[in-house]
Amino acid sequence: AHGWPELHRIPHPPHRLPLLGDVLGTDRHTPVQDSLRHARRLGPIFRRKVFGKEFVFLWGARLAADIADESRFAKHVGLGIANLRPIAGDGLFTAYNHEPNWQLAHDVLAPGFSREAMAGYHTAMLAVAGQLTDHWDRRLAAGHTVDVPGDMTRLTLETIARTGFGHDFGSFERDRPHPFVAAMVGALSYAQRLNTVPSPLAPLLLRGPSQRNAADLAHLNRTVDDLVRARRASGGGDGDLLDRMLATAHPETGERLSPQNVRRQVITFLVAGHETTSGALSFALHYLSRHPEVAARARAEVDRVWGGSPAPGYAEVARLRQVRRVLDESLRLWPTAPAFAREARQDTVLAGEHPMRRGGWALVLTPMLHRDPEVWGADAERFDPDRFDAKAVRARAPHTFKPFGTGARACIGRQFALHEATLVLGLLLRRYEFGADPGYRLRVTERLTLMPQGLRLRLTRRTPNS
Ligand code: MNH
Repeated sequence: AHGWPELHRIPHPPHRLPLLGDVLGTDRHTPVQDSLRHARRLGPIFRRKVFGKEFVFLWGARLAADIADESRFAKHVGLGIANLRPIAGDGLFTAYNHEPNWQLAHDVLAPGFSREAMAGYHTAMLAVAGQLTDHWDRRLAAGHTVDVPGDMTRLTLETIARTGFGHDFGSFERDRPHPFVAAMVGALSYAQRLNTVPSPLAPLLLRGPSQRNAADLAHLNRTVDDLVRARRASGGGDGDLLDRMLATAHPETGERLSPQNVRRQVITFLVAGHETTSGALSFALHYLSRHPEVAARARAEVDRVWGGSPAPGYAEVARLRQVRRVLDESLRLWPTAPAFAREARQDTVLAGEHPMRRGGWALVLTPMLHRDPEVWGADAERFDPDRFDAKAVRARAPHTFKPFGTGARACIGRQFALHEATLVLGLLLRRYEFGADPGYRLRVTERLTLMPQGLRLRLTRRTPNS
């Protein structure tokens, strides 16, 4: 890492190999979990060298709070995210800070995430949740368990496709993931692999995968182009995200998104809009199944707040405080977008200790920030939603809970994700009891985002009429 004049003061793993770097005992499938292990040994700031590239990681609360200072630091679009540029180009997530299309798209699309807009998506979210419970009722009636990550991915993909783009992927009518999902998983896994292969060898090692990747990208583009063509032919939707992308001019400059940029934004939102929420819901269901007392409390709240009303209204969702705490606590332990990168806008000293030159950057390792014992206590590894009751939140230092990133480039879909996930958990708690498979041990898969691998639950139907 250039940009750290006193790099030698930052610890690294003890057995550093020439050429290869810090690869002993690492697994290219689990870079985040490997980094958590190193973090526990090396402390609040450390570095890892992988094939000649050095990465600085930090997670200590004081360092993370300082690097959140927007006047001295900004989002860094570096290696990890640059590998996504072939997929999402100058779309909102992967745009460089200086690219004019970031501000343009941000200003045009932000109203699509206002309260009013969210209230407008609520009915479609309910309809998709209904497809999930229909599917789960059928599984239950047949005596089967349910595939949690698979079904949460079906749910969240349908939700963003329908609310954002008026599109139906038919995920619940398919046994296997939609080809769009397969192409997306392929493209994300490939992008993650690019991080862990020495670049001179990449053409050799990745020839086969890179051909598959080209096919995956072509599939993503084709899906999106079909969707946009259909919308243009139909003459407009009901003011959803796609309408905003195609038809809304910037309120001040009057500028519009170019057709190529629209393609990038649609892919960005279809991917960013479902993958991470799917993981968050899956982890939450895992913890609910392992903590029946927490589930019972959340369920009692749903019964009390929603009563028997078959279709809770928009405003009824935010009233589920316990459910929301379960979600927050799941995102604390497993923030499904597990790191974000920050760079110095100018020469500066991080937290009064580490000089950085302009352009120097670091990865904030969110799952470790969320387990810093100085903030979360000696029992930081324990699942306890009470950490998010209002009093505890007020007492905590700022910038210690960052599942949605920070600053101007923080997640634009935060309210969308929280509304969708709280609604769905509420509906599922009201309808089912979740039985854990006693043999299941949490295993987390990584493909840039995190997911509880192979999680299955056995359901029992609660009140037959809700
Ligand atoms: Mn989301 C940025 C996490 C749901 C669309 N998102 C980010 C960032 C994090 C993040 C972290 C910042 C990344 C960085 O600094 O490099 N997002 C999440 C999580 C969930 C999530 C944990 C669900 C839980 N995100 C969503 C949803 C949408 C969405 C839902 C869309 C409907 N996110 C985005 C976009 C960006 C983003 C777009 C980029 C915003 C920007 O840079 O302007």
